[in-house]
Amino acid sequence: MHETTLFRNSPNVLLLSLHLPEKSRFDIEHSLQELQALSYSLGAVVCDAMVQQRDQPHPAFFFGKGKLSQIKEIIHKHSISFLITDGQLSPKQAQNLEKSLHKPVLDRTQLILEIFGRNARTREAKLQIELAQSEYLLPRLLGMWKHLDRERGGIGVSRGTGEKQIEKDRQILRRKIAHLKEDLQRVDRERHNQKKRRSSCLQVSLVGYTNAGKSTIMNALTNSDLLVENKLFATLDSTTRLLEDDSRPKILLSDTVGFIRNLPHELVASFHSTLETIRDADLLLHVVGV
Ligand SMILES: Nc1nc2c(ncn2[C@@H]2O[C@H](COP(=O)(O)OP(=O)(O)OP(=O)(O)O)[C@@H](O)[C@H]2O)c(=O)[nH]1
Ligand SMILES: [Mg+2]
Repeated sequence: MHETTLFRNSPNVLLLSLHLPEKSRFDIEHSLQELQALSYSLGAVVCDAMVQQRDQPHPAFFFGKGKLSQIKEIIHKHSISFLITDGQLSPKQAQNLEKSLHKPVLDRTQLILEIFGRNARTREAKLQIELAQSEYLLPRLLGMWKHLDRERGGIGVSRGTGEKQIEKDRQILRRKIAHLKEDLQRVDRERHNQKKRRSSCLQVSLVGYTNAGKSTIMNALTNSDLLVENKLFATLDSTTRLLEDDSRPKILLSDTVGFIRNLPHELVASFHSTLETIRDADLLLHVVGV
């Protein structure tokens, strides 16, 4: 995905949010705080945040046209490198915003996919994030190639090159998605075998918001050395360890991937085998940071 290079050299970013009637002020502010924490996790510097109240997103630009000129002023004032919207943008809205503001625009889903992509270490996590990224990209290929047809059409070259290329790219991506799903099914089968072996044990899962301290507790209770970091989504895999040798039944403790609001549905679907650890647990221990 193209945004990887965007986060080099601590870029200045502007956060944007729409306040729709069904959301409370608290929801909007809390969600913006999360977006800020997600941005910091990637090394960005959040210079400002703007919220616009609307009855519904503008179909073409997400924000109203009046707001766009205010956004341009802030881009200039803070030398903003790119913008991040809290809501999910349609491919069309993202394209129009970028064209109007002359800056790259990412949405919350892309930010979370980027963090997951960077933090994936095991084969399973890498496969899962690659699947989520590919599923996200598939409906967005159209926008990426449309400009090619427009530009070439404008200078008299035959139209349709872009459309043919989109179809080719879509086929490649669909094949990749099918292969990733097959690979993940194999991982699933291994997990099911493990599950049978563990069925006589009491299974306890540490669950909770990302960065709440789950891995810290896991390390303390099982004398482990799992990665602990003051960043969102440091843990993407479930790790299971025996709690005490001599307890009966034996107790297995699992560290798991954390929660956040509005987790992209592509991620929830592709991380289903990791999330199974939580579903199969006999007891959930909810870790809450204070
Ligand atoms: N002050 C304080 N900090 C803590 C405590 N527990 C953990 N931390 C810190 O909080 C940060 C996150 O801790 P982790 O254990 O990595 O949290 P996590 O829930 O596993 O986070 P993810 O895997 O990223 O979802 C780290 O910087 C920890 O040092 C605590 O009880 N008090
Ligand atoms: Mg963790």
